[in-house]
Amino acid sequence: MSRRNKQSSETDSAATRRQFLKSSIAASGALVAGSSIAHAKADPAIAYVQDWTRYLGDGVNAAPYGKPSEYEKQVVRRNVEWLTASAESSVNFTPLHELDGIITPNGLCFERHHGGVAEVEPDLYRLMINGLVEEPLVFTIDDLKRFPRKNQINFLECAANSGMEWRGAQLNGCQYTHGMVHNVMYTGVPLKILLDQAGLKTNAKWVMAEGGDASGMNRSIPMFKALDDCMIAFKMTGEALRPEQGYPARLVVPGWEGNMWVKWIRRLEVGDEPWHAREETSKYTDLLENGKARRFTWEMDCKSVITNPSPQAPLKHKSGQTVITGLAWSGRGTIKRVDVSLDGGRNWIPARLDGPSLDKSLHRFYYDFDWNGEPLLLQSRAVDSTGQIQPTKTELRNARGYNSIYHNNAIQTWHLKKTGEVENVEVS
Ligand SMILES: Nc1nc2c(c(=O)[nH]1)N[C@H]1C(S)=C(S)[C@@H](COP(=O)(O)O)O[C@H]1N2
Ligand SMILES: [Mo]
Repeated sequence: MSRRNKQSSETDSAATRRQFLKSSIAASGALVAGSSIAHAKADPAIAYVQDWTRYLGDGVNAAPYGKPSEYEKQVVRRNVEWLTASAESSVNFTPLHELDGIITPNGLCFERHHGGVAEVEPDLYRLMINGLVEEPLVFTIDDLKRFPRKNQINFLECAANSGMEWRGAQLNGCQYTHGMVHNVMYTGVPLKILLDQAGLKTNAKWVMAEGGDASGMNRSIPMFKALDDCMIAFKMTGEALRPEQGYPARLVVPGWEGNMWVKWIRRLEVGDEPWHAREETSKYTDLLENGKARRFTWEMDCKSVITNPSPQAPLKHKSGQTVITGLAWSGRGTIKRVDVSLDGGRNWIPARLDGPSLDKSLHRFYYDFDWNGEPLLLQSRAVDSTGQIQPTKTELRNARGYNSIYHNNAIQTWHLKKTGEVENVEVS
């Protein structure tokens, strides 16, 4: 008999056991010195013979495509109601507070669509290169897979990430304040190889990348970037791109704003000047105090955020041994250092970077400390390999005013309360 069938007849004894467990933990109070971990004798749960040890589990192939544990149902992308004009032109957010390491699982990568998810049939997919080339070409997916491939791990951050926080602390959770970022391994063909195949004319200075979805989204990419590290990717973290992420192929523009990473890419037109598309004029430009707008702000600036604890991930213990962790990234290179502050930016302590330190990728940091149980103002501040230091909100506003949405890389403050709860606040 499987565990599931057996469960109903066991409900009573399970409930009694849980009752006992609760009271014995409350009564024990026997802690290992220096931490708040129970003494081995104080937690009877270790001695229980659980159902999963008594009955056979599901056999192989119960889920031909594996899924997370049923106890992880809260680990999902979420949207913000008032940011959603229509589901087709909307955004949802990566649950950063539920993740660790640096790779975003494919099913949790935030989505941003201007015209919904295109359902592209791979056999009917085509990518054209035209314009200032010797020979205009059309590639099928199978054609693309005949060129030398490359793997690289890169973050993709929407330029609007943290945009809602520009004028003040607003959304309670790093999923909402910072969740328009994901980090996966892309497999694809360097754009240079495909452009060389078509043969660039001497006046070829720009490439216009155009999507095959209903929004036909397009952006101008300067040739130096196109020939440097861009690629047409067809795999993310080993498997085919998800439909939401541009199946069967998307443009990868490492370190640059997400809007340029055209999904369902169908055309690359080579030209001698930029196209001044909607997405680089009325959108994705930054209005300054003097009425002028910054344009072509491609690179994503040095940034970091504490993912735990955070408003959606409060601390469950009241004091003692505690892990603070978060993510740091820069569109200009690697992360050289992350500092953490417990007092709203007065004092800074170096955090520990752990895991691979890759170019234009998320980095993971930890700060392990003994929490005295008092309220704290938690902040993280990243420094990248070019020496750029993540600014405070005041510094950002002094430089760029109050009208912007895009490219907010300011330091985030979390107010950790005595209860372990966390709130999004601003300090000056
Ligand atoms: N064709 C097409 N490409 C697109 C978009 C789109 O709507 N259509 N959205 C862009 C924006 S604004 C961002 S931030 C990223 C989001 O990528 P993701 O959905 O994989 O997170 O894709 C970009 N590429
Ligand atoms: Mo975006």
